[in-house]
Amino acid sequence: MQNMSKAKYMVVSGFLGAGKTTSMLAFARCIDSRGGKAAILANDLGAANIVDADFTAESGVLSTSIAGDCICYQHENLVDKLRRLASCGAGVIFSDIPGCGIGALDHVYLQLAEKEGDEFELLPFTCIVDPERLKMLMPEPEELNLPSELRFLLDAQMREAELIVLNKTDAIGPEQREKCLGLIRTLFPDTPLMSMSAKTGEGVGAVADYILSHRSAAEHREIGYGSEAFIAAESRLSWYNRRVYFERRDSANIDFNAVLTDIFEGIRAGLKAAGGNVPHLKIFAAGEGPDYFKASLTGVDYGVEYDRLFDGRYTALSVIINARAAAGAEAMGAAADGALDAAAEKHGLRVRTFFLESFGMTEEGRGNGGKASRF
Ligand SMILES: Nc1nc2c(ncn2[C@@H]2O[C@H](COP(=O)(O)OP(=O)(O)OP(=O)(O)O)[C@@H](O)[C@H]2O)c(=O)[nH]1
Ligand SMILES: [Mg+2]
Repeated sequence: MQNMSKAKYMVVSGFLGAGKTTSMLAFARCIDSRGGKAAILANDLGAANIVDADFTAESGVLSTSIAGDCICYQHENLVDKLRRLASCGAGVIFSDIPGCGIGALDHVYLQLAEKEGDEFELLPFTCIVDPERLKMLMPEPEELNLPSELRFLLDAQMREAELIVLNKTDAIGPEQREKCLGLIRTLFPDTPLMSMSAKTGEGVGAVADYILSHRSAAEHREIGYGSEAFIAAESRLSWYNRRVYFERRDSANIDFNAVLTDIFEGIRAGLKAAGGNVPHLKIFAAGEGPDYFKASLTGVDYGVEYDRLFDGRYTALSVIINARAAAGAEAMGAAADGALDAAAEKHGLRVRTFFLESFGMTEEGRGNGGKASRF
């Protein structure tokens, strides 16, 4: 009886924009639809105004968030949040890891096993893989307009995983799916491999069945955490989180879908001109009642993917912009400034910034805990 009430916990890893948040939502909805209760703990390095946290909160799935740093480095906080979700009835809790997306097997699973004993049942440590990013590791790598150092991350993410899930199968044909599965099998022949589309739900039930019926071995795996290659990859990434308030100068209600689309396009153009890229740029804005906007760009060479567009027209809105860029923090900031100025001018808007943080992943000063000291 004791065993039945123990909360299950699973960490989802994967490359920026691979579909971790969408997958956690798909798993949680699948479990909820079967009469269980799942929860999501959305994690990010940024201090606040995190698109994934707000988007997850809109989903109707039980959720909470941990901001400010990776769950790898705030164990007590993580355990506290897990206990709270469990006390709200969550039988299965999912969380993702932000940033480079590696290291949580040691820093989360092994620590939970060591410090909390068997309080939580640890489900397989699962890596979500985007077929498009897999091109980085193909024998004849395609030019993906991403720094080559980032290949290390994708490889390490799959190396660390106890289950690899090829996601976004709706976006590829059967031939491409086989090519992707074949490559993963060749690289990681001992790791269980499945495929699904978190977006359409195809294959999600089978993955949910697998993870719920297996347990993590919670054993260290050598993935080169902290190595030179790791630091080289990390140093190519920057984070940008901003919350702006737009207000139409003449108080007219306008179509903010067009405004936010222009911001995506402006940032795309600015980064392209600067020779940078953005593995994941996300925008979220809540309208009235259940109305909201959420969209993603997973690189300057792809189209904007809309998870949801506004139904209503508005005269003023608060908008969250999150970018995980393969560009310097200054270039990313300049691209966003340019895009916001142009959109404000075109749509007759006043713009106020209420929150802004921008940092290179390896920049000195990022981890100073808010103190004004040099370190
Ligand atoms: N076509 C398709 N798109 C998907 C699928 N899963 C996720 N996406 C889209 O891919 C984009 C990124 O998805 P997220 O779930 O936000 O990715 P993530 O890994 O959580 O991103 P970060 O947290 O920023 O690293 C969004 O536009 C999703 O709608 C899928 O199965 N098929
Ligand atoms: Mg996410």
